[in-house]
Amino acid sequence: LEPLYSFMVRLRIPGGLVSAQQWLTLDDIASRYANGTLRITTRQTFQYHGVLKENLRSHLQAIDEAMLDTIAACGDVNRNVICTANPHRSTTHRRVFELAQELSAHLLPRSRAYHEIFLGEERVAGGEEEQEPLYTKHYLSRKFKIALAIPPENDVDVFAHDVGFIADSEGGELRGFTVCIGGGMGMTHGEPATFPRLSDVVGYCTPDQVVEVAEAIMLVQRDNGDRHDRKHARTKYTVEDHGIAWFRAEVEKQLGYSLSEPHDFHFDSNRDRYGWHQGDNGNWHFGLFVENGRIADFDNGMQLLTGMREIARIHDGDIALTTNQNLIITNVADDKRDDIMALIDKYHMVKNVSALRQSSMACVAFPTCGLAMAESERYLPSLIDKLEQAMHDAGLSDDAIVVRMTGCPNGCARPYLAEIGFVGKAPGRYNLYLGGSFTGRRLNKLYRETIDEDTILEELTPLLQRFARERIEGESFGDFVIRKEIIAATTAGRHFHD
Ligand code: SRM
Ligand code: SF4
Repeated sequence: LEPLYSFMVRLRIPGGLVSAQQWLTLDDIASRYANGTLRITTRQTFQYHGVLKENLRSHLQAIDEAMLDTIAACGDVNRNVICTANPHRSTTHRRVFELAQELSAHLLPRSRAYHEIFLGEERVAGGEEEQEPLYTKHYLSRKFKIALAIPPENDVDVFAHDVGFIADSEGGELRGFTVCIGGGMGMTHGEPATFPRLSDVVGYCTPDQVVEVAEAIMLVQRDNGDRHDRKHARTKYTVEDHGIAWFRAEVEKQLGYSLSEPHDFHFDSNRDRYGWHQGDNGNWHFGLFVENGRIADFDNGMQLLTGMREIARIHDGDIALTTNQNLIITNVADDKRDDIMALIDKYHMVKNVSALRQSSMACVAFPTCGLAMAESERYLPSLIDKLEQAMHDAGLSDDAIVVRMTGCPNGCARPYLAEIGFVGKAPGRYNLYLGGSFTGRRLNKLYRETIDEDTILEELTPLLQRFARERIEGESFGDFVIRKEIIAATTAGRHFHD
């Protein structure tokens, strides 16, 4: 007799787009083989939880039938490629989305093991290295992540990844991308040699060069990443150890040409847009807030799972996932808007949600994450209730402040980029970080350590009141705490612990 093993299954959905038909299949899989919920992740895909070992193969086969897979969603490989959400918004969005898909396909491991083990494909013998021209025998030293952002939106937190591409477009023409290298979030409590880091802006490339530039960066990291210490194995540490000029030169050696100089860019937010907005083709898109990415039917009457199922049944467009764990019902024609809205209302999918809550996200943590030290997804909503009250009392009910929580320092909800970040240390105890920017351009810094909920509220309430009284026009909370010298600004990761 063996224990009742259960798995988390993560899909690869580069650019985060599924058709309404795929949505229905994924929903069906959730109730047949998992815990009856769908979980949108911070990398624009879905996770299933509670997949029993005996159901694993059937689960993956059902995913395959929906023309999707889970290949390289985990492991020391290039992970799900993310981009600014919703390709239907403009021609630039469409082109950037296509590049995310191209990147993902190009950097996929060639191994057929997935198909052989889970989908019943016949085994064909062959040398690993021949099969894996990019990963060769030993793959990468660690996971590798790519993001593409379309200014002014930095929904993907483009500086938080091993590689970032910032689109440069005008009038629907995509001219190129500013290239960034060496971002990452994960660290370990009490080990200052580990730290979150924002990537460096290194150059510029044309759209046609994106795939080869990403490949070159990955190969430089493959050959130089630390293979002795997994806590020091991400690209960000290779960049720190050798310097960004060295890294860029190595990439250019791989490419056989130089990157041109970076172009200017401007971001105004790393949040999502909610409600109806119109795309370039005249159709409409509805941004739906999904608290911490969990699609389920909740006790409070909000029926996200049933509501999305009913919407997918009548919707002839796609559904886009965002890297803030939300979704967008895309490409709705004028005459279909009322039908969609009627279902949103019927299933109470949009409760009166504050701007604070809409700017929050939490990682999964307990009960499924084996690395969690404290609650996150299950706790943040109730902490937000209390912070909402503090915001209301301070006269800040309509203000958005980016709040993120993780159950451990690995940083899965990119908490070190939040204006207010909570990182779990022990059950009921969090480190409180302040001072991230509203646009994802500055890290935050440790403000208080190992504090419980009462102390969190005691610390934040007076700061919010000061913010309400003393901020200057248009100033965000993250900028305010820096200007008032409540906390020092952190841009370089190596100064994160100073
Ligand atoms: Fe993560 C490990 C969940 C995005 C940094 N992450 C994990 C595991 C698989 C725990 C494990 O290794 O046993 C978590 C599964 C929890 C569960 O029960 O489902 C987990 N990570 C998540 C997700 C689901 C968080 C969410 O609530 O949405 C995100 C899934 C992404 C995806 O779809 O691919 C997720 N993880 C991230 C991000 C954010 C991002 O990619 O933009 C980060 C920080 C960025 C980065 O990589 O630097 C992140 N996850 C980590 C790390 C620390 C990596 C490091 O360099 O130190 C770990 C631990 C590890 O790899 O050893 C980790
Ligand atoms: Fe788990 Fe930590 Fe990631 Fe949260 S941040 S999902 S607790 S690994």
